Amino acid sequence: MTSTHAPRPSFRNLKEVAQVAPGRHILGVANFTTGSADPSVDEGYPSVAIHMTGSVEDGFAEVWTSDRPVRAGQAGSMSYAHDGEFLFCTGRIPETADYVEATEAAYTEVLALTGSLGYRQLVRIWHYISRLNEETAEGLETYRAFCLGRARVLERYGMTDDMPAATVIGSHGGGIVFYFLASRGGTQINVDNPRQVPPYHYPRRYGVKSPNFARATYVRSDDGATQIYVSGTASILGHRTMNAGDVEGQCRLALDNIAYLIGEGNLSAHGIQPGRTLDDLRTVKVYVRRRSDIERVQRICRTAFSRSADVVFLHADICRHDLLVEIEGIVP
Ligand code: 3EB
Repeated sequence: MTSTHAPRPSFRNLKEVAQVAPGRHILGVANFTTGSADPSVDEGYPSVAIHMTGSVEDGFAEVWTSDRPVRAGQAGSMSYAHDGEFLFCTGRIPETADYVEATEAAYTEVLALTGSLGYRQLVRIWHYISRLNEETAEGLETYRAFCLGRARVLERYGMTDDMPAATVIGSHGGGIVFYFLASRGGTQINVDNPRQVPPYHYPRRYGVKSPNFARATYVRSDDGATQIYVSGTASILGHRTMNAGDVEGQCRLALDNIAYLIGEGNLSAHGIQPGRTLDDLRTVKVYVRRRSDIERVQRICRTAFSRSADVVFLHADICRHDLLVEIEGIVP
């Protein structure tokens, strides 16, 4: 296999995190497991634990590696590592009554850190939020409080419609755990999906402040390697939830949305060649709101993705009450 400088993700057994291939270095680790833990650089690389599974056996580690040596560090409560071209960073906001303020503070720290380290281009962001659909003390849904805090910071930085691919999904505890990739500023194109209204143009009924993320982000690293990061994608057309109450219909529509997003027509409209298909996706995460729906979703996904793709299924809340499934992945 040819080695490229692009950061490479893989899903591993929780106990096999440190067993990286020769010549590769760990850039960061997100452990999907039975509890949350603050980020640390204890083993020489940043790692964090996210409460996403009901048993240790179901747990896994998302391990990001680089073919270049990395430098790790701690900034306040955030842990990070960088390889000269890409930065991995993770942080946690403990459970709080005020996620607006806390999210604002965290995003401010994120942008201060990416600025000071010189990795100013955000590439891909994941957020895992406990009590996602519950109301906070101020009577605002946690997700909407998060969106408000995020938007306030991005408005200050003039970045509201300039954000990369993202995921916001429910966790089983621990406040907000986030991790992200950023780059020094190589080629990057944020990709829209014309089937779906850009999140920052969602009508107000979905929240005081719109979400800020792109449907996908295309990156080309210094050596010419390309990747497409696909955001958490749901059964939404225009700005509306489709197939309410029908998990199989939602799953198929989410897959259709991704297929269109990374297909030839849409990518070439963004100046990207060639088109990709669902078969090209790797390291796929499928989030399912009701545990009892997981098997049905698995059956559909098994035929949709390549047998070479790692696909994990997680029981999780989703940003809208009526969304039953959400799917993300990466085209390496
Ligand atoms: C959606 O399309 C589903 O707020 O950053 C997916 C991915 C969703 C990211 C975010 C929200 C976010 O609106 C929800």
